[in-house]
Amino acid sequence: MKHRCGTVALVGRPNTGKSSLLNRLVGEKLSIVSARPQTTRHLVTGIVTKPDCQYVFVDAPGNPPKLKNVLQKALNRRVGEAASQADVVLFVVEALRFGPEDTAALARIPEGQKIVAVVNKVDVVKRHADLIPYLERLNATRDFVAVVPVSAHTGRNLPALLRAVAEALPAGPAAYPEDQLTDKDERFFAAELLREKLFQTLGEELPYRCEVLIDSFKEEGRLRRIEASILVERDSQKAIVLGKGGERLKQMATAARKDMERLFNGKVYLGVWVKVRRAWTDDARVLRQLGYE
Ligand SMILES: Nc1nc2c(ncn2[C@@H]2O[C@H](COP(=O)(O)OP(=O)(O)OP(=O)(O)O)[C@@H](O)[C@H]2O)c(=O)[nH]1
Ligand SMILES: [Mg+2]
Repeated sequence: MKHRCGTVALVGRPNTGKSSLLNRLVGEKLSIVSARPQTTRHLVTGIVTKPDCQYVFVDAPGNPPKLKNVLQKALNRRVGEAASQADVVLFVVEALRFGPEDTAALARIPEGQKIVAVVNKVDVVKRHADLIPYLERLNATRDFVAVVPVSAHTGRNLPALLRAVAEALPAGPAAYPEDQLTDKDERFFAAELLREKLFQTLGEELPYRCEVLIDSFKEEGRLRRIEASILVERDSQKAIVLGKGGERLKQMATAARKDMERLFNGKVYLGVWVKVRRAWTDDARVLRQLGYE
């Protein structure tokens, strides 16, 4: 077989496990994961290099179901960009579930794109007999290159998924060195790992009102000294992020620092401040500063 190489976008409604899949395929936690929908906001690249194929996976935000603010419009543009520019699109759904949000996400993938339907979370399916009619119905919704049931949690069937994707990728040499896992830098992952803790810790609407900015990132010998700000929209939100005596912020910062030390393979000092920036989710100028345009 000829060597193949290409980009593979992961798209679908929020919370189907796109980021979990990317991490499992690459074998590193590159894309943040939470039980809440709309965790991912950036296009996160994860590169998998096999002897006969290099896969450049791009994890995209889940298609926001309702566009409420400028941030969600920017996220939606990102999904469109990822889906139209990729060589292959992985349309990720959750086993035994297919609702209006899935239909809408599928409809946004441009006509003529090569699509592999990925049925994730098969580890939670109790009766396997239920899966067969589900797969048949899914297969009838569009002309897919393949329909592959998998589990990001157990790793089930991921080799079959990689094979199906390789067949749909164009022939060509590897685009990246074989030991390169991503094209994002440490600064990006520092911000994301802290944002993940906000998503995992804070309840209700608050995670959607928060953003993380890295104010400074310095390497001092083997130590990385990182200063970060958490942006919120109101004073009351700042109080919740801080928690009693700053305890909640301290716990989130400690968890984020440990993840950074694991990913960067070295010691990290992390200083975090919480700042109020009114209506940043609806302010195109602030969003541009944050890199959303
Ligand atoms: N049981 C099970 N749960 C999974 C699996 N994959 C992901 N999850 C869970 O599903 C939830 C959402 O996972 P994410 O990877 O953040 O999903 P996503 O599609 O990237 O979500 P958005 O970025 O919000 O669009 C998390 O609670 C994961 O632990 C799986 O294979 N099996
Ligand atoms: Mg995600």
